[in-house]
Amino acid sequence: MSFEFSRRSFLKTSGLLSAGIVASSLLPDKFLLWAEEQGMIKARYTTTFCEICFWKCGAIAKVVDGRVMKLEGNPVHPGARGKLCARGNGGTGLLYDPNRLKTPLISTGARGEGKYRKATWDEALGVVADKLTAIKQKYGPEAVAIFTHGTPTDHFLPLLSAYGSPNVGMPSFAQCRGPRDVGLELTFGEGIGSPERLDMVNSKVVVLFGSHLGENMHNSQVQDFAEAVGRGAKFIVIDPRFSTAAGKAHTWLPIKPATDMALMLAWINILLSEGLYDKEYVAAYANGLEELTAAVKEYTPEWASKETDIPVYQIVETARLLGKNAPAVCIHPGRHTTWYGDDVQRTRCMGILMALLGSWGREGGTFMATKASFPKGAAKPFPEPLKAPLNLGSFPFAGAEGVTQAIRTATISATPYPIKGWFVSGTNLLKAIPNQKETLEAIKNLDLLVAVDVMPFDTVMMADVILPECSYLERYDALAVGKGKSLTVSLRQPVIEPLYESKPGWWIAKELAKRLGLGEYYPWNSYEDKIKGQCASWGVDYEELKKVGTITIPNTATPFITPTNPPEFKTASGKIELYSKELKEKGFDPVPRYTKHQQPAAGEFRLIYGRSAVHTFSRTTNNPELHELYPENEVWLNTRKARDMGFQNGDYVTLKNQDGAVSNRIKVKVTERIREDCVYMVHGFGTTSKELKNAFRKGADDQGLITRYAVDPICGGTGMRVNFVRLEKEKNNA
Ligand SMILES: Nc1nc2c(c(=O)[nH]1)N[C@H]1C(S)=C(S)[C@@H](COP(=O)(O)OP(=O)(O)OC[C@H]3O[C@@H](n4cnc5c(=O)[nH]c(N)nc54)[C@H](O)[C@@H]3O)O[C@H]1N2
Ligand SMILES: Nc1nc2c(c(=O)[nH]1)N[C@H]1C(S)=C(S)[C@@H](COP(=O)(O)OP(=O)(O)OC[C@H]3O[C@@H](n4cnc5c(=O)[nH]c(N)nc54)[C@H](O)[C@@H]3O)O[C@H]1N2
Ligand code: SF4
Ligand SMILES: [Mo]
Repeated sequence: MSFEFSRRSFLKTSGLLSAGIVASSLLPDKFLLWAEEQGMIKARYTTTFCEICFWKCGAIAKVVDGRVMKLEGNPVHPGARGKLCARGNGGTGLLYDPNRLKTPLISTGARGEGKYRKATWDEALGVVADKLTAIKQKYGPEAVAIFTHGTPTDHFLPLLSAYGSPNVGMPSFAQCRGPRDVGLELTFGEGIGSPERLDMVNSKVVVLFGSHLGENMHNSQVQDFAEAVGRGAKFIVIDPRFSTAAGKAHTWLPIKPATDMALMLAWINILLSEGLYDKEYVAAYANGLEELTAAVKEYTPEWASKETDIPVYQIVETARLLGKNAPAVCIHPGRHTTWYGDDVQRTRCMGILMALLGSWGREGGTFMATKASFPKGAAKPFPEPLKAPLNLGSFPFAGAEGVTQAIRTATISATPYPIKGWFVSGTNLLKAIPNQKETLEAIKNLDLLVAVDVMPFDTVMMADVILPECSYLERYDALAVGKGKSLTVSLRQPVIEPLYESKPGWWIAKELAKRLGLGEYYPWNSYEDKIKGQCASWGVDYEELKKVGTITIPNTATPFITPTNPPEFKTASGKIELYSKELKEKGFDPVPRYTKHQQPAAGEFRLIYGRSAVHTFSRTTNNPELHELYPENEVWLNTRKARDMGFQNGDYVTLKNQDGAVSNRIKVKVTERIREDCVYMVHGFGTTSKELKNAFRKGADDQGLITRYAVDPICGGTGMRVNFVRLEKEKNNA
């Protein structure tokens, strides 16, 4: 028998393990391979893609005797490159989680009481359809809103559109990427995409504001990060916390939280005043250099140093490092960017830096998306809603993903018209949107709350009817079209049949549509038929796709600006907007201007949060495999502060915020790796759902302490790092 690792691949694996990436050569698999070679077992391999987060990594499932034994990264998938992150490997933990939703459930108690009875699909779907019909008759279709995240969106958003409501809210906008996407769109006419089109592997310098890569575990991005570090690229990491990425950095700038724009504006000023910008690029492609130069004059390194706590010499040195290495400088524009309420303007600063360095569309900076696309098929048009949408609030630059909390506000106030039904699929609103009290108040006003989910998380346990979706390993979903360097298409197909009575999202949507008289919007028998038809019209060989999982369409990459491949900026002026007329017209600063934010009072700490490499938000906290790796979160507290306050590493405390909200108990992690003015915790813990046997009341919920949020008036993003907490000894310290 052979258990030998190749030494090279082992070294590569063990290095990445600490960052959360697990490669394919782990022992149990070797054992399985050996047993397979001996003819002792017969394994079946099926391709699919992951849904533990939204990077959609291509995966290969190994099934022995009807049981999924292992998930591997698909070597031909650009997001996976043969590897899955620890969370992706833990997908089997979701599949076999004993606490999964197993049958449809109908509430028998008051909303939120957690009392349910089992129901058949026919009954549960019938109840939902009847209530949706009643709401439509009484209030109109616009009175139902959908909240959704991930692939369920592809099935349920069309259902809502067919029903006649425009009110959609995805936390991926107003609680996540919204400000970044809008900031870049206003500057370059397009966003950076997901996966972000960063050419980090060719960068000489990479700048990370927050962006805690290595904890933020988006697979290929972390692989690029590791490769860039290995190649000697210089990382400038700006973070009040010594993150995993800071540990690999050339320069770590432990910035005072909420002051990043001061550093960026000073950098812009230095690049301009020292002539360290790409004059040719700016002259050819950008508008508004004069206005920008005048506006940033006041932002001197000395001023920025006072704001940020970063020494003047470091501000100047880092600016010069950027200028001298341009254009091979990657300014990561971030992903979770809803921080302080001026987040579009912070992203505008990053965009302006990219423009001055000439790094947008250039090697080592960002690359351009493929211009190729698949033809759009003909589909039955949706009815025009009769009432104006409520999901954009009063935010002029909010987009198609909607503003979750605008729907919540309208649900509470019932103005300009009432919202009476929430359809929730693949999102845990109580954990995702700040101020849980408001969410609960809105839920109280509803006639119907339906949840389509795999697990009984907090928001699901508020629903009147719970529809159990099978996990991503048991279903077809929409083809994933990737528009990175090249055009790609990936298939999700069932690896095993659905367990229990769970059903795929496409089936649930189609059955509901049928009962609502909207069956013609789902004009196929099975989802596989739909996908096959799409492949045929796209010229993609479906049988081949089934086998390999991902197909990259050849000759579709045009990543960098060249004389024959000029950039196209879809802004109002057709150029990069250093000065934004669009913003000016709507009454906002056309060039970013610094705003000061409140800092903590004595005895208080700013609450900041982020990711664990082995968890995704709340959704993995009960996953037996991942729970074992990191069962509860900790609150990071600076060593000196801990000493002054008498806290030891591992003590349990509770956190109380400025509005009196108190957290569940949480362990203190005493560390030099954080500034003295803030505390940090991993998001997603402290669930209140008793059905989750591993996760129930483990760790503390950051969202419970985020009672206050700073809304970005440009796009509606909810800045969530504006709360302050005090630490109190837990009474029953274990
Ligand atoms: N493992 C794992 N990876 C994930 C996810 C997951 O759930 N789990 N989720 C994915 C998703 S959807 C997203 S949006 C991303 C989110 O991940 P990121 O986009 O990286 O989120 P950030 O908020 O930038 O990063 C948090 C870091 O910001 C620092 N920080 C806090 N306040 C400030 C400040 O004022 N200034 C600066 N400069 N830094 C500050 C914190 O100390 C922390 O290190 O992660 C993605 N990757
Ligand atoms: N305080 C605070 N708030 C945040 C963040 C933070 O760091 N701190 N992060 C923000 C960010 S960046 C984001 S992107 C959002 C994320 O917000 P959400 O996407 O709402 O995050 P989750 O907590 O993972 O909730 C996911 C829900 O989807 C369910 N689910 C998982 N897989 C499936 C599936 O295949 N089908 C169906 N139907 N359901 C499924 C899970 O069981 C769970 O109930 O939260 C935002 N809100
Ligand atoms: S990054 Fe990890 S969790 Fe996210 S899709 Fe890829 S393997 Fe899955
Ligand atoms: Mo996100």
